[in-house]
Amino acid sequence: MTRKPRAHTSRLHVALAAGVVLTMIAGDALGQDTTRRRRRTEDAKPIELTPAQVADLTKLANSRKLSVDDLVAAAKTYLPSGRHDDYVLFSSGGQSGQVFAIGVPSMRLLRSISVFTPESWQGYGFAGDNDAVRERLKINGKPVEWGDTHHPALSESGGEYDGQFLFIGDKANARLGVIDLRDWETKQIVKNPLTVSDHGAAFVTPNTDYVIEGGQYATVLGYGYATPEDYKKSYRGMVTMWKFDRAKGRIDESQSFALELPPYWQDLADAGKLASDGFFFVNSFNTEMATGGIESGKPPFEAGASQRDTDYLHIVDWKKAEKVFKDGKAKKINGFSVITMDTSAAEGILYFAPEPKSPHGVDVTPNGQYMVVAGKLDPHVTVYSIEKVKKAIADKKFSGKDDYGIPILDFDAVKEAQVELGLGPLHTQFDDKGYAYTSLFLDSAVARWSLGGEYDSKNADEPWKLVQKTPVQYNIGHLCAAEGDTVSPDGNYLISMSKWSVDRFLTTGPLLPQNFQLLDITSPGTTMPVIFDAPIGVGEPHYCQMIKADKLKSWDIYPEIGWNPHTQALDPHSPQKGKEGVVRDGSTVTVNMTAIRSHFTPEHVMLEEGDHVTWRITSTEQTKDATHGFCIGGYNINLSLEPGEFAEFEFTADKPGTYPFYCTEFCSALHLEMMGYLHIKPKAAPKADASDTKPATTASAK
Ligand code: K7E
Ligand code: CUA
Repeated sequence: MTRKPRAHTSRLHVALAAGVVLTMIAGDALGQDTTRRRRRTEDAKPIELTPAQVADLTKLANSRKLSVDDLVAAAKTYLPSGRHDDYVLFSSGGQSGQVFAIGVPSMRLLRSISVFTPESWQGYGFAGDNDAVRERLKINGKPVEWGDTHHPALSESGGEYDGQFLFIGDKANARLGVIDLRDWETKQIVKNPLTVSDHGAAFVTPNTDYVIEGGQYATVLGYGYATPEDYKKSYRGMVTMWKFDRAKGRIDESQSFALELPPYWQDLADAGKLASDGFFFVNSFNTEMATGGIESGKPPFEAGASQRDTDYLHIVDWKKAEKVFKDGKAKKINGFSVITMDTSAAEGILYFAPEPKSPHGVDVTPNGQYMVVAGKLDPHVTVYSIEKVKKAIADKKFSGKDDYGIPILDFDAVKEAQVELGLGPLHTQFDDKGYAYTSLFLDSAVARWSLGGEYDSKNADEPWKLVQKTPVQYNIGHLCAAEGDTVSPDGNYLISMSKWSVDRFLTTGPLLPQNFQLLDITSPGTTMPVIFDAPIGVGEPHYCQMIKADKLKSWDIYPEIGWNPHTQALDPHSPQKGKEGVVRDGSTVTVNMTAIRSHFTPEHVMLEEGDHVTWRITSTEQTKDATHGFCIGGYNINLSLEPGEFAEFEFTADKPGTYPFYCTEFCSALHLEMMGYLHIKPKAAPKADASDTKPATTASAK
C-alpha cells in the first residue's frame, strides 16, 4: 500500500478545518438540521408485534429476569430518545438548598435551580465581590449559603397551576425563594424578620395573592431572647402572608404581614379554595408547650410534645386578616406588621379545631370542601368540613378557649369523618376520581381511600373508606399527584417520596440516596403499582409539585441581547457588539466584553495591580442552547451566559499575573479556543536578582 503524500493530507485537513470554522462562525448548523429533529409523539405509528418479536421479547425478558409487570412498567415509563415527558416535577432539594426539575414519567433529572446555595454551573454566586446573589443570601449581615428547602409551590390562577412562578421555603432560615419560570432562575429571596426557622412554606392562595409561610419552632418573635422558663409568656408562633405582586414577579414585603400565634409548633399549611377560599389552615403540635430539658428531669421534647390526645388545627380567615392589616390594626415587630392574638380573637380571624394527634399534613380537597389532617401518632386521618366550620363559628359552637384566648371549635361540630388508614399517616393528595392518597410513614405504604360528599358519586366505593394500600420502599414522607394541589388533579401519576432506600440501589457508602417512586394510579379497581424507582442522591427532598409540561412557557433565548436576569429587563450597561474594550478612570476599570461562538471580544484585557474592575459581558448568541461559560481561575469567578444574557462581576486585581480566562461550557468545535488572557501588571517592577531569569513557577516556589 502506498502512502499518500503528507503535504496532500495536511492540505485536506486544513480545508476540512476551515470548513468547520466557517460552519461555526455561521452559527446555526444544529438549529436548522431538520433530519436531526427530535422524535415527536405524533410521528409514532401503531405497532403490532409479530409472533417472532413476541418470542424475542419473551427471551429478553427471561434473560434479564423481568416479569410481565416489569415489562409493562418499562413500557409505561420508557421514553424513546428525543421524546418529551408529560409532566415536570418541581421538587425541593432538601439540604442542597436547591430545587430539582424531573420529567415524569421518565423520572429523568432535567436540571437543578439554585436558590439558597451558590452553584457554579449556573454561575450562581460566583460573580466576584458584591455579587448580587451572595448579598441576598446574607442574614443579619452574615453569609448563610445553604438552605433546607421543604415545600415548593407553583403559582396558581383560579386554583390551577399557571406555570409562571415557583416559590420554595427554606426551613432552616425562614426564607422564601421566588423563581420565574420563564428563565427558571431565582429572582428574589425574602427573609422572615420575625423568626429564625419555619416549616410550612410555601403554599399559595388560589390566585397567588399571597404566599403562606407557616412557622414551626416557637421563638421570641423578632429575634428576641427569653429563657425556657418564660416559654409560655414570651415565646410565640407565627404564620406569615407574603403579598405577591404578579406583574413585578416579586413579593412585596411592605404589603405583607404575619399573625402572632401561641407557642405551639405550627406545621404544614394549605390554602382553602373554591368552597373554602378566603381561609387557610395550619396544623400544630406541641400544644403541650413542652420545653424539653431532660437534663433537669423534664420529659424530653419528643415525649413532652406528644402527651395530649389532640392538638389544634388553626383555621385562619385571611380575607378578614387582610382587612385588619389594611385598616392599620397590625403592630410592628422588628419592622414587620404583625396582627396580635388579641386582635385575631376579637376580629374573628383565628379559630382552633382539636386534631388528633401530633398532626403533620393538612390538605384541602380539590373542591375546597374538606380539610384532611393526618396525625402522625393516630392511625386515622380526620376530615373537617368547611361548611361545618363556618356554621360552628356562626353558631358559636365552642368547646372553650385556649390559654391565649383563641376560641376552640367543638370537635364533633366540625368533623366530617375519620378514616382508619394505618400507621404514621403524614400527607394526602387527590385524584380526579374521588379518591385521596395518604402516605403512611411507619407502614411504608400509600393508602388510597374514598372521599364522600359530592365525590361519593364519582367512584364505586363506600365514602370515607380505605380502599387499598401499596407498599413503598421505604418510609414515605410526602407524596405528590399530578396537578395534585389544584382544583382539578389529573389522577394518573403519583410520586412516593420515600425517605429510606436501604437495599433498592447499589450502596453509595453509608450515605444512601432518597427514593422517588412513581406509582400508576390510573385504575381505581386494581392496585397502584410502583413503576419506577429514581434515586435522588443530592439532598433530601420533602415535597414536590407536578405540573403538565405544556403549561410551562419557558424562554428558549432571552428576549433581547443584553438581558439582565436579575432585573428581568434589558440592562442599560450591557456591552454592545462593536463597542467592546476597557475603560479606565484612575484605578477604576470597566471591561466591556461580548461572547459568541467561539470568541470573547476583547481577547486580551490589560489591568494593573490594585485596579478595581467591573467586568460586563453580553452573550450575543441567538441560538437555543448556545450557552457559554466564563471563568477566571484563582479569582473564584464563573458565569453562565445563556443566549442573549448580560452578566457582570466585580473584583480587585490584587494578585498580579497572566490569567487565561476561558469558556467553561463546551459550546462549539472551537470551544477550547474560546479564551483570552487577563494581564495584571505588578505595581512596581520586581527587583532585579538572579531569579529573574528563572521560570515564574520556580521563582514563586520560594
Ligand atoms: Cu418533610 Cu412537609 Cu417538611 Cu412532611 S415535611 S415528610
Ligand atoms: Cu463558549 Cu465554550
